[in-house]
Amino acid sequence: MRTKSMLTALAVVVLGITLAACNNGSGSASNSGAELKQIAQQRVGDYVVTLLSESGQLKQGKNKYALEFRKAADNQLVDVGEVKLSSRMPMPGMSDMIGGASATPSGTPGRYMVESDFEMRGKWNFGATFGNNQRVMFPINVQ
Ligand SMILES: [Cu+2]
Repeated sequence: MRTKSMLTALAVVVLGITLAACNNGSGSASNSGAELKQIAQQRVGDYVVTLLSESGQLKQGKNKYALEFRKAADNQLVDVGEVKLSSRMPMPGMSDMIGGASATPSGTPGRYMVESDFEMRGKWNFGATFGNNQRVMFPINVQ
C-alpha cells in the first residue's frame, strides 16, 4: 500500500518534468524568436484561455496578438473550432463603444491570431465564444 502510493507520487513527478520539458521545447521552436508575454488568463470549465502578445500589453489603436486555448487537465493546446470575439468599452451615460475584433486560426490547433482595434485607452471587456457555445470574458486595461 505504502510502496504503491510512493510509486504513484514518483510517476506524477516524472510526468510533470517530462511535460515541462516538452512545453519548453515546443515553445521555443514554434515562434520564430519572439517570446510572447501573457496579457490575461481566464479559466472556463475545462479550458484555460490566454491572451498573449510580444509586449504583454494592449495599446490604443490596432493590435495584433494571440489567443490560446488549453485543456486545464494537461495544459496542452486544444482546437476549439470557430472563435467569435466581442470587444466593448462601457461608457458612462451612453451606449458601449464597440471595437472591431477578429480571430483567425494560426495553423497550430488551439492558437488563434487576433486583430483588434481599441479606439480609446481604458477598461474594455474583451469576450470570446468558442467550442460548444462557451464564453470567456477578459476585463482588460488598454494603455
Ligand atoms: Cu470609450
